[in-house]
Amino acid sequence: MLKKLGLTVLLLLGHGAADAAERNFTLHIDDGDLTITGAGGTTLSIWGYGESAGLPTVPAPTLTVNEGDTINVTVYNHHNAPHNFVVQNVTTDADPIAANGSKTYSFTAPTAGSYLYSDTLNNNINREMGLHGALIVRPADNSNTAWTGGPAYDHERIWVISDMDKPRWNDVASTGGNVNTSVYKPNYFMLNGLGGFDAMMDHNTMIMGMMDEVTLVRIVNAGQFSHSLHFHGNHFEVINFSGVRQPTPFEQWDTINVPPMSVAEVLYTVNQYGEYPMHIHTAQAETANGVYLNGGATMIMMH
Ligand SMILES: [Cu+2]
Repeated sequence: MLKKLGLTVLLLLGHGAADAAERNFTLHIDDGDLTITGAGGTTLSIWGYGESAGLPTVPAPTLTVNEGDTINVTVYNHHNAPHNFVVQNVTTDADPIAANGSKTYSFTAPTAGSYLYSDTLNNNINREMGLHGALIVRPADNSNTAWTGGPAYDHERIWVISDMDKPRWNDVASTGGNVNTSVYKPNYFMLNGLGGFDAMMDHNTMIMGMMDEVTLVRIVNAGQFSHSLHFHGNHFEVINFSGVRQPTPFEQWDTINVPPMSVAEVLYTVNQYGEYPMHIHTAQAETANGVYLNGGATMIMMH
């Protein structure tokens, strides 16, 4: 038994050492489209980071690393305006990448948790247009715990929240016009770039679990507004709010307000069967151009 334990420790150490690696990512900035399907849907002009040139996505690709990794993110800017790449509360280099230029941002993976990365230039317009995504940092041993020695989970979801003002921001910015940033009246609200009707069926967005299973939901608000998320069915435990780990026992809530450019991590445990909605509590923010529930909403399925 001791021998077996010793071997396990060695394997874990070896695994950990191997994981403290250099991780290289490439992002391409392009203009493109984001289509919200269903009633109230539309095609929005966006600017986004993509894994491949010419294929911007909203949200940007999730970058997943382990604590302590050396991370190199090379960003190619194929767009006709300057952009950057900043990880909120982690990196400080906000120097622009000129049009048709590229730049490698290097940093060490911070303590395990969820982080927002975005383009911080242009008075929030670049972020609103779609240049935002999540950096997920796992513990050094890559275990399914929120952090080393922290709470364990069975499933994981990343919810990147966004809002967009199509007529006043996207339509104007995408045609090279000057956006009046003193007016922002978003008419599209997304979870992982999806309107609610799609987010309710998207297996990477909806929560699914069996009795007693725990889902770690990493909520990243890339929008301009605070968004309150209301989970039906069960309460959840807040384990990280705005980057601050919550003490044990964790608070039990059913709604959490996540300010813009901040992050929350909650544990949702299945303890009763059924199908329940999760929606942003502000009525307008659960719509797509006014159509109810095609905005910031998804489903919780317990079987
Ligand atoms: Cu509700």
